[in-house]
Amino acid sequence: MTPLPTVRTLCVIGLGYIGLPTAAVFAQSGLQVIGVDTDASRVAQINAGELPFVEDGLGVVLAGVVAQGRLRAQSTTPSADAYIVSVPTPFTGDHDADLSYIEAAARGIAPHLTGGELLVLESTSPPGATERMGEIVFGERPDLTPSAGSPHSIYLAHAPERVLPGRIMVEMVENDRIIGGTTPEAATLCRDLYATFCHGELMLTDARTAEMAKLTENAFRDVNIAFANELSIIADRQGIDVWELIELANHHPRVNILQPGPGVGGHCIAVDPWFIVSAEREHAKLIATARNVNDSKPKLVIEKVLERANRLKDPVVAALGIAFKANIDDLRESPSKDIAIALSDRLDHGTVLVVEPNIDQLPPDFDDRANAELTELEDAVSRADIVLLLVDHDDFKGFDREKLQEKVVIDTKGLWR
Ligand code: SAJ
Repeated sequence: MTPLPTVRTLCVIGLGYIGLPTAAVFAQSGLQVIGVDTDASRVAQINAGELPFVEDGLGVVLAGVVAQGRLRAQSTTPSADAYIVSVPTPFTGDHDADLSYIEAAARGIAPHLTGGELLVLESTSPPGATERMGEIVFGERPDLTPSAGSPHSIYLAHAPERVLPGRIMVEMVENDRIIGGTTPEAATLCRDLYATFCHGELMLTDARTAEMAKLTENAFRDVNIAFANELSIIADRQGIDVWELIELANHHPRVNILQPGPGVGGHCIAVDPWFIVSAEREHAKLIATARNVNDSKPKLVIEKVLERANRLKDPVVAALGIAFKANIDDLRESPSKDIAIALSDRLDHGTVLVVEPNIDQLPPDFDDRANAELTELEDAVSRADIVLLLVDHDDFKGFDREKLQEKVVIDTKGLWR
């Protein structure tokens, strides 16, 4: 039996919110890392040691590993001992997973393989995606084999990330990690790779279970947030303060209700449960309902604001926060951003003053919306008739409530209660 190979050079494909921190942390732990991204400006930025997005603690590590020559970025796939695929897995119109980025990455890797390499899929994926990556590789390279122990073996594993945006650099090192191999040898090899930096427990399983475990975690959170969001709708109609209600109920030793809000955003919790629904449409009833409850929340917020705004001649609405959650600049799948856009569209004679302390200019979605402007918190509140709190950013917490006295306040996060 050939011994399992050692990994010295690592290629990380996809330098986004997960791929870039992963590449930087591996480089910091001593591996020679080459990052690959199709976005040429991102490649240039990374090679200059500059951070393309806000993430606490990443800037220093990135600048360090680039300066030491341990991490460099490029737009083509190189030869390496191991590959980590960290590319987007969006969903299609029917909420099916779109695996085209994963398939393209596998096609890019295939010609460089010589036997003995480890291929890790990190992207959140439906059950069977790691096997699909293998089908592509072995389809292109019939000279290689998925069986372990030969000089022509290729090792395939799934190692989903579980880090929380905003705490990535801490959680990447400390969190336990699930590692699923298409063979036990692939799982072992993948565990040894992640053990170079990960202090959490590395738990081995097969690839399909690892894929499903990641989806399960996010679906669990989505279902529980949907419960809180449904409660907020019921409480509102019943004249009950939902925040007080949840606080009281959570005193029960076995009750732990999450927090309602304007909807569920980001590229994980609002997406991943659909992969379970798409795999098992007939049986994933609760998971699908939770998705729909959470997706219906922005519309209810919009109606509530319009109901008040339509009583005024030229209403001015201050929309506080358009990131998908507190203290980050990530606007992907953000219900708050969607609410601000919908309000600017639907207020014929109104103005939307957007306050988002983590960005310098409004994203392109606002380009055709002349009645929307980005401004500072104090300015927005002083000019607004309606103050709509959408994100519980720390910057909004200590705001002087005296200044809200003459305003209609709609607080979707319960920050000012
Ligand atoms: N939200 C609520 N109420 C809550 C908690 C969250 O409305 O009580 C909303 C947030 O405002 C946000 C959305 O849910 O719009 C998602 O935020 P989040 O903080 O729950 O999660 P993400 O998307 O930032 O990260 C999640 C995490 N998964 C779990 O907690 C199970 C993270 O550990 C994963 O690594 C990440 O998804 C991922 O990449 O899959």
